[in-house]
Amino acid sequence: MERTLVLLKPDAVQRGLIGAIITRLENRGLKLIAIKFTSLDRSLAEQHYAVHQGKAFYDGLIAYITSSPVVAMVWEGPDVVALVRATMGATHPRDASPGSVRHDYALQVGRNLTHASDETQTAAVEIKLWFSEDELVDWDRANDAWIYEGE
Ligand code: IDP
Ligand code: MG
Repeated sequence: MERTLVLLKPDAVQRGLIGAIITRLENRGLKLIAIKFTSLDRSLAEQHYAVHQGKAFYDGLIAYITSSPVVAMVWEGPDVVALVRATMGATHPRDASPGSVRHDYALQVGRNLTHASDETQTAAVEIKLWFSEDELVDWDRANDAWIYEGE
């Protein structure tokens, strides 16, 4: 089953939106595999956002993501990478669809509340960066047959 990395960024934590955002992922039927509440050091932030190094917003982005604790999670489900990106909405809240997290709770791109892996390949790399293998929990969910067809 496909997996993705989700971060609730410092603004989501400071604004008390951890529960509201996790509830949306649970309500969709996605399955939580790992979760931690932690502060990033600069090294992890730079590795996580390596692809953006050199861009105009890079320094601000590193300052933002290291400014306060984050919630890091791994979620599982069919097409979970695309599903979670849709639930979070477009990078810029101005472009995010009504009903998405970034539309409903955010205004500006530099305070857009969440990170979610953008491709399955990226997800695999990001999950390895944030979690060790023994932190990924293998568990049976009682209602899977009512969420996944053909179970
Ligand atoms: P994503 O988070 O939707 O995948 P990316 O393009 O990968 O978006 O950018 C990573 C993060 O960098 C964004 O979520 C946002 O926090 C920040 N960011 C992107 N573009 C800008 C910008 O133009 N100004 C300020 N911050 C930006
Ligand atoms: Mg991205």
